[in-house]
Amino acid sequence: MEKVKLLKIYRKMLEIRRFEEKLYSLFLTGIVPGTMHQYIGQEAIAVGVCENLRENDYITTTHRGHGHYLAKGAPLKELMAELFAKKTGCCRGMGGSMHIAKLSSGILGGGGIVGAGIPIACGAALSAKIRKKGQIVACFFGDGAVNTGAFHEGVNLAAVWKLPIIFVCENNLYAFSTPIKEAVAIENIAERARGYGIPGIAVNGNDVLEVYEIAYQAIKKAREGRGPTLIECKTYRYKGHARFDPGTYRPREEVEEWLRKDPLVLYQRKLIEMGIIDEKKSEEIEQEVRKSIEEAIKFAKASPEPDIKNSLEYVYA
Ligand SMILES: Cc1ncc(C[n+]2csc(CCOP(=O)(O)OP(=O)(O)O)c2C)c(N)n1
Ligand SMILES: [Mg+2]
Repeated sequence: MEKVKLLKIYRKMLEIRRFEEKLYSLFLTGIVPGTMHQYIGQEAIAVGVCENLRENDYITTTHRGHGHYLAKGAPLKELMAELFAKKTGCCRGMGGSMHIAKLSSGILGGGGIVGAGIPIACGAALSAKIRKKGQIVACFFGDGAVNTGAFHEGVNLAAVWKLPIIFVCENNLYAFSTPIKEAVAIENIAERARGYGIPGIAVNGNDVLEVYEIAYQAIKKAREGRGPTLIECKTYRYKGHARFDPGTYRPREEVEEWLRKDPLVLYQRKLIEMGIIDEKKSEEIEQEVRKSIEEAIKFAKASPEPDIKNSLEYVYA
């Protein structure tokens, strides 16, 4: 992989990490309304997959969608403004953290209903197939979604119709406080793919280059009309489920073990070993990222509130 690309991946992962950290501190000051589900610890997945996508490809995301939005290349400022519930936000301040969408960047949206993005992604993939524009869909969901009817129906339909889609299951070992072992009796969720007649691959979701490589192959296959793939990315969320959850149901040793496998730290270490970055370069990127986040905060703070009079304007019913 070219140096520019390796650096771009690093910058994007760092941007997501710093964005989520900053957002949390802002949330504590009361300036950010509602709640939020942080993506910290899972950055390698969104970035590894989305680095393979074109601007007009689609993604669907979940309640934990800030990372996917940024990885797909949508404007940071508009995400920040959305979280501040401002009119300049990507959903005009009316969606908030759990309903991030940006159609011009191919982001069809997230949502609070677990698994609900899967049939939507299949619909978009069917549309892409009919319109023959070579677009594909990356459908992100958590381990909690794999026992919903939407998962079974969606994956089956995509397999039968050979839709241009990749299913990306981010298995962070918990659905809220339920450990995966209490919800799924097989070792790898990826094994389920066999039951639908499509390939299923389990990858280390904390290794961005591994995710990138597997996603590359699956996306190529989908684009060539050879049908979907299920990719299970093994990972861990470093924070509680949402801002009200301290996550104390997880054994301390388990949390510590995963913290040692921090995707950002591991990737940074790899880039240093490869001679791609040194301390100076990584500090430079750090400063750039922090600056862009500060600018986004300024933009969000200075933006107007949505007008209550327009609150029904974007309701399709
Ligand atoms: C259909 C449905 N069932 C239950 C819930 C309540 N709920 C919200 S998030 C969540 C856990 C989701 O876990 P997972 O899919 O693994 O995603 P993660 O939070 O780990 O990223 C649950 C059960 C819901 N929102 N929708
Ligand atoms: Mg989960």
